[in-house]
Amino acid sequence: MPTIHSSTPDISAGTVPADGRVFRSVNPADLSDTVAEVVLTDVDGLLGAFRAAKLAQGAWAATPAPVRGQVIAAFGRLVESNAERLAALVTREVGKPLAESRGEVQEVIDTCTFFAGEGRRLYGQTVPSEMPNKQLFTFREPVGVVVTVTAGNFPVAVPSWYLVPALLCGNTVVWKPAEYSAACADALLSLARAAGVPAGVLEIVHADGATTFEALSRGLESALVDKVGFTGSSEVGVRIGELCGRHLQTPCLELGGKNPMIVAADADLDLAVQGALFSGFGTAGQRCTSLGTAIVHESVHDAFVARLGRAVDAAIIGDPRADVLFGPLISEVFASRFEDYLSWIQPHHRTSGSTATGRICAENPRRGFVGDPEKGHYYHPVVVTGLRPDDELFLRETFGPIIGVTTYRGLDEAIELANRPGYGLSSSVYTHDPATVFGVRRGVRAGMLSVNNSTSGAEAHLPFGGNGRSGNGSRQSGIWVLDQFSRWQAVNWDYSGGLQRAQIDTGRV
Ligand code: UN1
Repeated sequence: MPTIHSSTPDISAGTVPADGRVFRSVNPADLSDTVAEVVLTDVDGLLGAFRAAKLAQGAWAATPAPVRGQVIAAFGRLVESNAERLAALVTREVGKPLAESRGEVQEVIDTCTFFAGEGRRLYGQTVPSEMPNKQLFTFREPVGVVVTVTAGNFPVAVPSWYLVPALLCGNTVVWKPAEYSAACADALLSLARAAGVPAGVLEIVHADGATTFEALSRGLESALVDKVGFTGSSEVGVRIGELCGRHLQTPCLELGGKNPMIVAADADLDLAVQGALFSGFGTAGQRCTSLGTAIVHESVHDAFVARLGRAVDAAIIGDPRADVLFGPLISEVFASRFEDYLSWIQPHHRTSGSTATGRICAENPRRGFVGDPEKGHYYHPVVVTGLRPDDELFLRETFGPIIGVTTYRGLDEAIELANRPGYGLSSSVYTHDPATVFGVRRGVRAGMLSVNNSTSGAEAHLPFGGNGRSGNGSRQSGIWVLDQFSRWQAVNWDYSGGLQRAQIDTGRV
């Protein structure tokens, strides 16, 4: 079992200190298996990493973009040749089924493939001038030092959305991964180093939330930090937004979601049930894109709920190394939060799929469970029907295997219900009617809409991001993310030999 230190040499001592600064990253499917011991650093350690990144930034920015792209390509190839090992580590450290972990690693490779080519395309523009013998240009310039703080539910794919484009654009990056996915982060850093990403250009720091917040505050104050990227809860996102705003910075925020699925009267119900099962229970419901509430037309509600109940009962869950719908919750913290969500279930609700709503334990084993339920943070899948628009379960994000169901009559009502929680990340609609599709597309606040597909599982080259409580409108993935990690510089070049005054000397005034 490795002991993991932050990557900047001056951050941590070579031995594990005896105080409380060591975090144990544990396999959530087998709590006796310690995956790594993580030495947490302090505020000075983080500031040291920011300084190292600042020092390294000039040389990295001076490296030609196609060469930076080649480094990204080499990184992608190394991730590919280590894919199976990395996927196994993702499963071991955060408990997602192996098939999903393989998909997550594939998302890293896809991100590298996309941005490696972008190194040869980091286009600026030539723009006509209003005056003769003068030419206008635009150039992309790196932002500087990017600090990114990521969650553990996607321990390699989501970080790659920050690291890869930020590095490609000529920034240096300090990455603060979730403590409970530290071994995955460390594995990714080793591959980046082997691909030729130098020390200082990418550093990892392991720290708790309070330390990170304090260091970000001081780093922004002293102009060591030029951009913050954050994936996590809306509450923390608001605090980061406030902090960055004081320094006139716009962070890249990817926050929570209460992602609706509208099931219209004409929907293919079997397809909708499959979609609900994957988006509600894939990754044990711990994606920011996981299904929150199914908003079902009243004429098909009973049929939908009956089919969903049967599908949930037939699902196999348990040991994530097996072929299961979902494994354990990521960590003790996620498990205890899930207990809170379960307490939001009200007497007027009905639960279906599984009548038991609590933790799976040996005395109450569930049909279709693989492995030993006592060994990890395992929970039953829960479907709650009869949600009302003012229920906590309807309004608030639940990070875990729980789906809510409610009904609607007219499309306007469905859209109002979809938007009511105030999030706006992902959404889906099941219908064959173009008017319904476009009505929902126009009305829904979400940054992403799937038609006849799951709320989760976005592809790596479309803009990913949300509005409202899901983010500040920033987008990740694809070419759109380049605007997060570079700034436009406008150049006007006058070779006329005289002073040509814009607006004034153009013969119009
Ligand atoms: C997240 O949960 O933070 O679209 C990201 C999806 C994945 C990414 C989820 N590609 O579900």
